[in-house]
Amino acid sequence: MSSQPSAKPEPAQAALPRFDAVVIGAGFSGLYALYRLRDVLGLDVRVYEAGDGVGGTWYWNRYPGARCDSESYYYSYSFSEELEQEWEWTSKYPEQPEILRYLEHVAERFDLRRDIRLGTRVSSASFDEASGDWEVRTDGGARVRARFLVSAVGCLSAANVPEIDGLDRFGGDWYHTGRWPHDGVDFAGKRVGLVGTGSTGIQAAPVIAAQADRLTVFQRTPNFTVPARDAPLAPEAWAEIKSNYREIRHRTRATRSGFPYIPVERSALDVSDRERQAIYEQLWEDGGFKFLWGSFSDLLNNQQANNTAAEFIRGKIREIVRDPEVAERLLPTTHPYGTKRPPIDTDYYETFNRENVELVDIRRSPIVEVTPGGIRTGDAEYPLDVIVFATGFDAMTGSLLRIDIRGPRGRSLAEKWAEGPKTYLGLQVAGFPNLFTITGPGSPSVLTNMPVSIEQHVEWISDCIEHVRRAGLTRIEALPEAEERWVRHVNRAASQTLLMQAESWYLGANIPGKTRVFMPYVGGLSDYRKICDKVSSDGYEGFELSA
Ligand code: NA7
Repeated sequence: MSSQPSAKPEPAQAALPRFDAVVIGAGFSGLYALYRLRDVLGLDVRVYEAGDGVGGTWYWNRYPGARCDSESYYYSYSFSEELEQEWEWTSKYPEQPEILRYLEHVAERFDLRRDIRLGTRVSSASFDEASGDWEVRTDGGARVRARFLVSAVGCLSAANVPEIDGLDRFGGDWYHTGRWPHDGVDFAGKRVGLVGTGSTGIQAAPVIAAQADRLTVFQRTPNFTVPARDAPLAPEAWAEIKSNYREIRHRTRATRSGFPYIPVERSALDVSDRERQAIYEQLWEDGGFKFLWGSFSDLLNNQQANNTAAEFIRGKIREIVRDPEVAERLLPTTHPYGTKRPPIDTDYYETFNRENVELVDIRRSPIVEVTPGGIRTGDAEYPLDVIVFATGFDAMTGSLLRIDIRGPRGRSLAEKWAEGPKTYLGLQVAGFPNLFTITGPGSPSVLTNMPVSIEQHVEWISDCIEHVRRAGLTRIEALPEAEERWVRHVNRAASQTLLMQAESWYLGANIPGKTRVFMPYVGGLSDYRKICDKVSSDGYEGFELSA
């Protein structure tokens, strides 16, 4: 019998480096969480970030055409007036490199980098009952402990690469849009297949079509999209925005979805056909999310009202796309408008008028396999040099569940969420003390302009941590009954809308086998903020605080 070399004993928990808080992720959420916890509360904070740079979503999503769907002047931080006044966006909808530059600037300006460990993925986190600390491990084997653990992992970070037979034998190159190579992809002279027509595919298709020899778009579900109408931001426009920033921010916080549009109260059914058509035409010309959020108040909860918008967009598709058969294939019919995340585009439907672009309906004839030379559907084989998967993400839960998170008695978050995510306010999970989730499932998050939701969460979490510490306490945990109540409320809110009618990633329907639960809270950011504020002013009602 040979003797095994004895394993090096691991240091006891007490010997590990200790922080007041560990933050996972250095995107929009993680950067602000670090600033707030370190520079406002004075805590000792460590941030771990899997990417080799800061930026989160905007670090990873470098695919052609990647840009923000919210307008730059309000898709930004509001916490620093100096930052607001010194930064100028070049256009209405900034491209990914510019947003990344902005986040890098924020990291520099507030001296955040010194507390961020890049290229370091958190692999596990377990709560130690004896010390009341989280022990956090990284993929490089580092172990640290922290009183508070803050997840800033993002809602759309775990890439969904479909399992298609033969992908490993493909002779060309393939990419997922959320893991795009940093030095880009040269499409010149290439036959490119694009799988997926969500927001990403819709942004990428026109840009790839302009560069590639041929583009074949594999469409499973036709989508509704509205023109973005991007344009440069002139100095006068900037001067106006800057002088009104407080008022703009105030408005974003007061609306349901975090956009500074004046809320509309009218129903689509309360105006004449002519007036309705004129309103849609105007919004189509203006471009952007205003079509959904600034047209009528009932598009997401009244089928008849929704039909008017859906039919208007279908009319536009028929008008723009010259080949009537292609136009017909592009018509969205499986879900009401806005019930899947509504994309906005630059020349998406126009792209199908190009000679070098083909649209393949893979709902009618699904993809059977990837062959060494291309993609084979039930009907035909399409020869390809490059495949681009714009197939989305394991949204809202995927990035958190990739980490082995275990509460006091070793129960894992994956077990707890096996039937779908359960949280209290999208901020905490019963059974996982001192763990906070920024824009977690059960909060408005992806249904809103994200930076506004992120700031609200980070501020609520840091105020909560300060409260716990000031009171001389060490532990805060959501109560199971408060969590149950909130989960019921979130489900009820969703069931009163049309959002349950789409096979969307909001519901987890894009991931085979994922339990279907409507994950974001549809009650609106303004009311949600009031609920969170009331919970804290009532002494953190629904949470148990202890020492
Ligand atoms: P989305 O919105 O999830 O879109 C993914 C697209 O890929 C969508 O058209 C899917 O069709 C399609 N898809 C997904 N899996 C497959 C498989 N297995 N075969 C064929 N087609 C598939 O992701 P995006 O990246 O576009 O957008 C994500 C968010 O990022 C976006 O909403 C913004 O918030 C920013 P389906 O509709 O499921 O039939």
